[in-house]
Amino acid sequence: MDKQLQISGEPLPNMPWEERPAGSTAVMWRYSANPVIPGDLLPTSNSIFNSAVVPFGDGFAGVFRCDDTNRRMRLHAGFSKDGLRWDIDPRPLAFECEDREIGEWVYGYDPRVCRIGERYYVTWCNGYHGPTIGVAWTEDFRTFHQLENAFLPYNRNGVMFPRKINGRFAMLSRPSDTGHTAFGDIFYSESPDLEFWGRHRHVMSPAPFEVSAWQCLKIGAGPVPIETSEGWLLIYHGVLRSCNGYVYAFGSALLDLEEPWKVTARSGPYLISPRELYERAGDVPNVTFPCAALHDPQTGRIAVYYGCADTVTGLAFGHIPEIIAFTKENSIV
Ligand code: BMA
Repeated sequence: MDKQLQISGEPLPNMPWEERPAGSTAVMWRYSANPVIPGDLLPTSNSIFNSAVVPFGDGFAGVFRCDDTNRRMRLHAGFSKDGLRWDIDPRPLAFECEDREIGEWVYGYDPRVCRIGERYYVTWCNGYHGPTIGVAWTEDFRTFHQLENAFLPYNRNGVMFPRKINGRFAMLSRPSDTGHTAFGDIFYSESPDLEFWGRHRHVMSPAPFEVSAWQCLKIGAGPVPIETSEGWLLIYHGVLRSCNGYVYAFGSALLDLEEPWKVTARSGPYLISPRELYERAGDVPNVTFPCAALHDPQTGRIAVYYGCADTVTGLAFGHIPEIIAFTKENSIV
């Protein structure tokens, strides 16, 4: 590993890991036992995908998108010793909220979880007169305290940064519309108190299709950004519109540490795009949608959890220094 590169975060020697397969030159490679979480893990789950995991205690915890057999979009909490075999609570997660109007559950999907201090902040796509960004915190993954929605509808892909920036909480999001939004740029916002969000800044737009077609229709932040001496490493999804529908792939970008709306590098080629059968076939074909990453600063290892075809959850591995080098060498900025 490049000795110059500094990567923030707690040591995580027990994170899930597999070496790059012999003969492969891929920057990221898939877990050989994918899908790591099957869609029918719960008796009532139709699909489990686009989910968020974090280190917790001597293992891992997470908030999972479980669509049930009524095809309702629900969030469930879960725990794991190894990050591979998950014990997901069959009961949907219930938020405690002081304001009944905000706390009334309509639907929720695509959670992210971000640790700041002793609290784990959950952001998700929350139904409130259309999709917007719900915010809650927990310390134990058993009791969840819901706060105000961060933005007006319509918005998706709210992802917090793991520390305050310029003294304020910070979040990426993607303003959108009521449906299967056919556009979308990533924006940055700050909050002094997790209630009032402002100082909105534009981060990046879809790429021109002739430059990088996998991200030419819309883009959205994926896992919580990872702080490095080269900037914030952001894994994000991008969408291509084909004659048969949308194709979701993911790539990487580097954002300025103190002004994260400034993009210093952005990958033209994708890291992962639907290739395996479980990514190409499912309730929504051709989707790889990352929502979480575990990393170990000492080895530079990263494991990305991503939804596959809106049906199951996959895991992909890589080395952060290699992903950063790939992002810079293939940058379209
Ligand atoms: C997006 C979100 C994701 C989903 C993707 C593909 O708009 O709804 O939850 O994975 O579409 O269907």
